[in-house]
Amino acid sequence: MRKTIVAGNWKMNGTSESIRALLDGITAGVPVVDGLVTLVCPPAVYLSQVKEQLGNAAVVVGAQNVSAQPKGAFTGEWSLEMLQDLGCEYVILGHSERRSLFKETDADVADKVDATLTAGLTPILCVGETLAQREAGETLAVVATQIDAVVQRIGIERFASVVIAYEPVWAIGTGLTATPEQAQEVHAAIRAQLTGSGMKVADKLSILYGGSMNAGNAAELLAQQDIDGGLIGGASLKADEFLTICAAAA
Ligand code: 3PY
Repeated sequence: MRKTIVAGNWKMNGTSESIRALLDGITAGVPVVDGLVTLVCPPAVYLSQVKEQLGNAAVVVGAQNVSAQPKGAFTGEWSLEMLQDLGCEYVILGHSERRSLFKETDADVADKVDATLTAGLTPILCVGETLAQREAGETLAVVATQIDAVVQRIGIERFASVVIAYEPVWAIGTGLTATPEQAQEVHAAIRAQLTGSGMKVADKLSILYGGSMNAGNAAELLAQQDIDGGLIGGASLKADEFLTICAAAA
């Protein structure tokens, strides 16, 4: 059975006070269901606060990024050892905002996935096409290239411990969402690609959909055969809406 994951990507939002209130709201209603992982990924400076507040609640914590370097003179960065120290279990990597605004390449993302697996945390590898690429009919090729860069680096066997998030760039922060059929087509293609690359357990891999998933569209997206959860942006900043998505996934 595949793990279903509902992950809140809080991006660069919140204060200690608003985060406390948001987390109170989430923990008050989070469904506790076998096979469902509820994950929150706050800004790194609030990871300790969130971890401490969560206590034994059925919510796990992840980071939105990490350095591939173990330690040293890398001003402004944080390491996997630090994330381990804080009790983080997941790391979002290669989000399109990291790729476009911070110029992270496929090779950078592959380095980070490699380091994250070595540290025993679970990478959530984000892939997705721009609007121009979709309109040019390049969606599946773009996503396949982004995935292949990581497979080539870490090997297909280690890829079994990766979670993928398909996030069409044109659906991020725009309010546009892929239709369930568009998303399903890409998710199924990813699974087929990995099987073709020699992965024996591609049917066990969790592939999340991201890109303006919200309380109104989650149920339909999550009902698709190859959609195993969501990476949620804006809708994860409202406890009620995030819980509605969790309930749809449960
Ligand atoms: C969005 O839904 O906008 C996201 O970027 C989720 O990561």
